[in-house]
Amino acid sequence: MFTVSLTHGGKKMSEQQADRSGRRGSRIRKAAWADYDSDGDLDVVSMGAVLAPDLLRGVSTIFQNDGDGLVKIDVEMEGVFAGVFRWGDYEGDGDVDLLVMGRTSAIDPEKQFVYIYLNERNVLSLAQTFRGVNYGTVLWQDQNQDGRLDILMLGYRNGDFTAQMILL
Ligand SMILES: [Ca+2]
Ligand SMILES: [Ca+2]
Ligand SMILES: [Ca+2]
Repeated sequence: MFTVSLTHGGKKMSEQQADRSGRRGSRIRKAAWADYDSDGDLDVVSMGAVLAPDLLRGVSTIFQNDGDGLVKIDVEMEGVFAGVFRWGDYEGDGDVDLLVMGRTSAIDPEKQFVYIYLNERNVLSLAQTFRGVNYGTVLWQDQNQDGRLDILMLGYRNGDFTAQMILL
């Protein structure tokens, strides 16, 4: 079971269980906050894995902050684990978009993918998919300084350390 707590000014505002299904083995470990719906409060995306039923399965979830608490919202997101989330304004329209890198297979470590979810009026939809790296990280970075964010990946692929820039 995973608990999301929202604290403001040192005071706990809300606390919610992220996985109410009762499945054992839920191991959600990572979260990234951002005001993805531009209403002034922070929302959160979380990533982890559940045992389903004999294999770890990645789960990615967004919780929208409605002012009173966090509400799980339905987004068609790839379930990943052992990876990272990064919010960034991908196309420069003022709202944050979501960059995700993670594993989709508990068995095959090479099944690592990078996903860009575009935020259009608070609805996230998958825009692009790339092959990712193992044991690494992914960052938004305007590498060619054209005012648009690009992607930098650092990590391992087939056992070799690799740094890959994807210009968007
Ligand atoms: Ca918000
Ligand atoms: Ca945007
Ligand atoms: Ca750029």
